[in-house]
Amino acid sequence: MSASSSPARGRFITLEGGEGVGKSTQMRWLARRLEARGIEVVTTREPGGSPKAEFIREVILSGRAKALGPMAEALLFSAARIDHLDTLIRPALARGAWVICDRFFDSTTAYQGATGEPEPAILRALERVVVGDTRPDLTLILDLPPEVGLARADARREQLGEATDRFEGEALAFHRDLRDRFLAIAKAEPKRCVVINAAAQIEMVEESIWQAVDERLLTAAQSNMPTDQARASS
Ligand code: Z5A
Repeated sequence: MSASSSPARGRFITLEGGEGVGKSTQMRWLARRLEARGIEVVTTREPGGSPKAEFIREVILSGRAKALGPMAEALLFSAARIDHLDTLIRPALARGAWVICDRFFDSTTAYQGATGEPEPAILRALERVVVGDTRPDLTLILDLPPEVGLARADARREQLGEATDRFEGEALAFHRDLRDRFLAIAKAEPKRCVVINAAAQIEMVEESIWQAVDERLLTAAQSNMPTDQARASS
């Protein structure tokens, strides 16, 4: 295919936040709304998203990697992300699909940052090496008091008969610190991040997310299109 006939790169959206903020639910709903506009959407998650990365996910979330220490755990998240980016995210974006990912690098910054190790400079270096220029076009940070999120996650776990994972068992102070870390990321990168009030009714959360995607990505894409094409797609 010649360079001039290559499809435009798709858009990369990430959903971030603490436990039980509603990321998985909202990812499905957002995908449906974008698909209704004729956009090819790939939904995925981290850790995981590709067969090899899902294998690493199982090792981390079962708690088996905790004994290796925080540095090794951070490297495992990175190893999973390398495979996920190479085999799923980059190929999808290159063919013009939109990718929505439930957690991405900001979760490393927040969670591994909250454990205090590795130090922030090492986390930033990992981000540069692993993510490179495949940075999200839009990051939706779903914000919720951790007490509410943990209660939601508990209720869902009870319903599905699932066990508590590696991070859900951490103390409330850890989850409060996490919330502050996600809000600090949003403050530091306002062009990429939008904070969504995840304490609102589920349909209101969906609307806030749609408004952010519409303003930041759909309207922006149309204003870059030749006028006839923009009219036809609206
Ligand atoms: N981790 C890390 O440390 N470093 C990294 O680099 C990465 C991850 C990538 C992955 O867990 C863990 O890995 C995670 C961080 C760490 N920590 N933990 N634990 P996971 O993927 O298994 O789980 P999660 O990402 O934390 O998501 P979650 O707990 O499954 O929640 P969620 O996807 O945000 O929420 P949900 O499933 O959509 O909703 C939860 C329940 O609440 C469900 O019953 C909904 O129906 C309900 N809900 C949702 N929204 C609402 C509203 N608005 N009102 C009322 N009820 C609602």
